[in-house]
Amino acid sequence: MKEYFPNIDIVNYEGYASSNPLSFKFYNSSEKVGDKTMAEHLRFAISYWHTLCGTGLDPFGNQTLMRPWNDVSEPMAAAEEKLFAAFEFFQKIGAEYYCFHDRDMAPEGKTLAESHDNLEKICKMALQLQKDSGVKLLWGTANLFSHPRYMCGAATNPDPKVFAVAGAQVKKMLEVTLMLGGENYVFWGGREGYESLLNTDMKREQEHFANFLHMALDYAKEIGFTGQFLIEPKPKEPTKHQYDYDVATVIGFLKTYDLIDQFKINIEANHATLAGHNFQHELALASAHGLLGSVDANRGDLLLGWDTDQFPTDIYDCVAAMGVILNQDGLAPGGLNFDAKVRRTSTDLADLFYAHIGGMDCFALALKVAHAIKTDGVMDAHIKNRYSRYDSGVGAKIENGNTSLVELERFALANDAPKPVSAQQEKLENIINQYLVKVIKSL
Ligand code: XLS
Ligand code: CA
Ligand code: CA
Repeated sequence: MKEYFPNIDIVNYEGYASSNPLSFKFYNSSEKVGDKTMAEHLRFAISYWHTLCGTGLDPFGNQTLMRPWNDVSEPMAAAEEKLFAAFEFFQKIGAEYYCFHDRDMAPEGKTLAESHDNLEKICKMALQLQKDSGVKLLWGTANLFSHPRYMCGAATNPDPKVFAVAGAQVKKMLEVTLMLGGENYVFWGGREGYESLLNTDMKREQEHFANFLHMALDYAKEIGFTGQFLIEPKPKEPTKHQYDYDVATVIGFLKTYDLIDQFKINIEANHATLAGHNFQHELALASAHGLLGSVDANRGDLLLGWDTDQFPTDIYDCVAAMGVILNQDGLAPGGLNFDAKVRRTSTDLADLFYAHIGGMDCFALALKVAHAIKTDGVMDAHIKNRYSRYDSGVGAKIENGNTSLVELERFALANDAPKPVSAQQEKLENIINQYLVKVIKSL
């Protein structure tokens, strides 16, 4: 087997003072933070599509990232080489998980049957490589957006023939995810939406999409796939409006179509900002509803405003994210998937390592800071205290649904007018910086 990264050894933890750019400064997989190791808390996964398939292509320019595993012209031979490169990368970077779409791993054939065969062949090889390396599959998904047949959607396509092909792709991908021991299965509907309402029956499209998800659940049950089903919101791009706009919209959709008990949500940082929210908002809302299942860890660029899928390096964002994750006692069976790509100007193979090291280090440091804040309980105490007036008296009656507008009017008339109580935002913001320094000084 050819070595694709011959100049790069397994990346080790060397601490923040190391001058070796190919070492972890903060991520020490076996180090305990509370009662779990960093690896158990963070459950890092590598995205096959960006790291192995990314070419640097953009709407204005051609390929800039020339990968040696793509130097093979026969598509199935190229898929095999890419697979070997993938597992070499996963092991050298020390990620326990990976995620992929069917078409990342194996090429589409001339017919659906040939596509199925291609996928099965490569996935059998992947299973062997998983066994040899110990690397596991976090989630599988079907690419229902690249092929021209999906230009008007997959499960929301006005043509049922397209719906059927999409169903066949998901059926096969569920079988393959089961074979590979995948812990989750993701639906991201990049083309499930519309470009114009002049030609769109929104209600019918949403009903079709819900039926599609129900069929997937039924089939998973039939074949014995017990992994977690996830839906990934994104407001737009490639489609102008996508039905799974954001967490709030997805909750409404899942409730309307009786899917709420079988699905959780996979939240991507860059999709949150595209929807006009921040990462923490989407995580906190999903978590509050018991629906935070997994995370696509990346970041956008607020000056560009599109889905740039950059590696996460913003410590404040990651501290906020880890705070929500720790509060719900982790993400398992979900994880932190780096749905992130190097810039098209980062053309070295080593850049793939620098990028992942940066993301893993950022989350490791954020884990420590968020854990220290949680252990001290200052933030939690502030929030608890802020709402404590609902613990008794009229507050408790409101909370339990035991009062009425008539009683509240009586209460309001009999009592003094409410006095302003400071929300102390700045004081809390300072605490984050204080803990950041505290943790850094303890390293
Ligand atoms: C694209 C999405 C996609 C999903 C998986 O923007 O993030 O990569 O995560 O289909
Ligand atoms: Ca994603
Ligand atoms: Ca994205």
